[in-house]
Amino acid sequence: MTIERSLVLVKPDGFQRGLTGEVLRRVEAKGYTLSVLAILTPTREVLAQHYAEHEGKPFYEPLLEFMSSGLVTAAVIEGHDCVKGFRALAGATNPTDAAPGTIRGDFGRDWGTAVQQNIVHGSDSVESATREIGIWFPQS
Ligand code: IDP
Ligand code: MG
Repeated sequence: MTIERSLVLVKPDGFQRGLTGEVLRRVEAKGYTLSVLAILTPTREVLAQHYAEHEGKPFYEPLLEFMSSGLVTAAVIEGHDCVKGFRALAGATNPTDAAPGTIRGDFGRDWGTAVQQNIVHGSDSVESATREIGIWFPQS
């Protein structure tokens, strides 16, 4: 059994809509544990590192703008296979495509903006999780 860690973010749209508790409830109901939790407005430096793989894409600048527009809840979660497991809880990137029952499927919609406002982020691999946790929680 491999206990993984994943970085979960409740993005500014989710925070503003009061969905932080709902997201954390689903994480805990699934059986994952919370090991680090913070509420902050991310800096551009943190976001540029976090989203480095998307630099140059059309949605990159709007994404950084959106992500720095308000408060975000950042959490490190732990559990067996939690990287893949949280991605399953989150649902497809485009909230229109996300299945009902998933966070993005239940609470997200396409607002017609340049960036998908899709409530949450979850690391896409164990390597990404390690990298992202180091960016958001350098002290941990
Ligand atoms: P993920 O969050 O499901 O891992 P990524 O492809 O890594 O999806 O994209 C990071 C974030 O960038 C997405 O969650 C979404 O907010 C935004 N995004 C991704 N693709 C698009 C797009 O085609 N148009 C607008 N925004 C996008
Ligand atoms: Mg991603």
